[in-house]
Amino acid sequence: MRRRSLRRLSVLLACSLVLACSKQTSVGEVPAPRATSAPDSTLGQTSKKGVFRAAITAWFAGPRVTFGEESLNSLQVTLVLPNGTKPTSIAVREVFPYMKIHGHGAPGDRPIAEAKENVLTVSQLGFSMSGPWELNVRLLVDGQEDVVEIPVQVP
Ligand SMILES: [Cu+2]
Repeated sequence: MRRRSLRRLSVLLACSLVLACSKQTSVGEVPAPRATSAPDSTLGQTSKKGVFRAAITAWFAGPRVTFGEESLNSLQVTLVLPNGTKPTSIAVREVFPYMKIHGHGAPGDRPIAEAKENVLTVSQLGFSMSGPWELNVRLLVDGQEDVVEIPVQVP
């Protein structure tokens, strides 16, 4: 399963590169990711135990309701410590979408999350309906495990 996921990520990355390279010639078909804000102490949501803060700082695809592989979402989450500085180490424990108001997730959803410095890239993320969702991100940040719920409004 993990190997397949990695292969899918490679395909996704390859596609992203192709898209990035072809963007200059296409006429705005692929929206550029929204600007990434610099790490700061007011960024996004605080995790449950106050270990880190996190916000979605770019959407590469979505947010949108998923009807098949081609409509899966991908995004970037930026993390900082409560004082606004970058953590030294991040390990991903679990990333999943949940719709609290209805008490359900996205069936069959297996998002992939990879951390590089203080930025998490999440791909293969599904939303099974429109409305208010929470992206649950459980991480080990500088050796401390904590979870954050990042609100996502799916149109
Ligand atoms: Cu729902």
